[in-house]
Amino acid sequence: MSEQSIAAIETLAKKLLEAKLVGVLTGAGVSKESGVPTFREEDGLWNKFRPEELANVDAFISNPKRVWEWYNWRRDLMSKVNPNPGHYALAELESLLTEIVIITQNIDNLHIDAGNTNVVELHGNIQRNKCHSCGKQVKEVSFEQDELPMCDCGGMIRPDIVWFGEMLPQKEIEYAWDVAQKAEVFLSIGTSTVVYPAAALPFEAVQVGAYVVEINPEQTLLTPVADIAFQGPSGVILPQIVEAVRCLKG
Ligand code: BJW
Ligand code: ZN
Repeated sequence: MSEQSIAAIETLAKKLLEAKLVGVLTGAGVSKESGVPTFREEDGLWNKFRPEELANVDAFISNPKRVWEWYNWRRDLMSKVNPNPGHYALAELESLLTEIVIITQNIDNLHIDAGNTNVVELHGNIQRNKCHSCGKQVKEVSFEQDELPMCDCGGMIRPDIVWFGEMLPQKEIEYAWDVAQKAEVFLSIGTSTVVYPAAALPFEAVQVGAYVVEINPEQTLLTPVADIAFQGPSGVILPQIVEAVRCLKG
């Protein structure tokens, strides 16, 4: 690691320990080292599948079987993966800092599996299902003889995730916005920051004067306005940050 990076990590560790509230926005890149594909990279999911055919309500209404097949494949993949050193580092930060809130766009449950207790899921969770008509949560879904799962009300059961054109859960986005406005330090990790309204959170943190840090191997629109941008994988950078916080705390 360069001397510049070591100095940047030490500065950040100090700011993290001084902060009363730390906000963290995570995206698909955080789970890449666990084996979950990202969306927009060259080897990302949407180079193989067209989002407009799968991740929106119209697609589900017109071809629910196709959408379910895609989500069953991803649910199966996500049921087999484990948190990586980046997730565990964020979980350890929770025990070292005054308050940390993980705001995630990911639907894979890996922050909770790693041990973070204050996790805001903006785009839902692939482990849950709900009725598309009445909204009732449904635990197990079965596909009897190729028939699609249906609710008692006659509505179609779907994964409890947020598709394009749908509103984010109100309580979660309000809380996330509040954190972006109040946190003294805000980290944006493994997200391309292009999908709104989640993408607006780190920019709001910049606006209100938080110390904003990005961790991503690639540049994003946030990079030029962040106070520090660590260009590397979160599974490598985050453990180094936690190590520095641990040393400083003593
Ligand atoms: C690493 C790494 C490593 C690699 N370590 N990093 C304002 C302007 C324009 C459009 C809109 C707007 N407001 C709303 C919209 C419309 C739309 C939107 O934002 N579109 C944009 C694409 C322009 N937003 C919506 O529709 C949202 N709803 C909404 O706003 O409702 C109100 C409304 C309705 C109608 C009209 C207007 C307003 C809903 C958004 C729901 C997003 N859903 C998805 C799919 C979920 C289901 C599923 O998974 O199947 O959520 S889209 C997809 O993108 C998924 C992700 O959570 C989300 C964000 O992606 P993310 O996490 O950033 O992944 P990538 O792949 O883009 O980036 C990965 C990054 O990791 C890269 O940068 C890598 O470099 C990095 N990386 N390895 C760290 N090891
Ligand atoms: Zn129903």
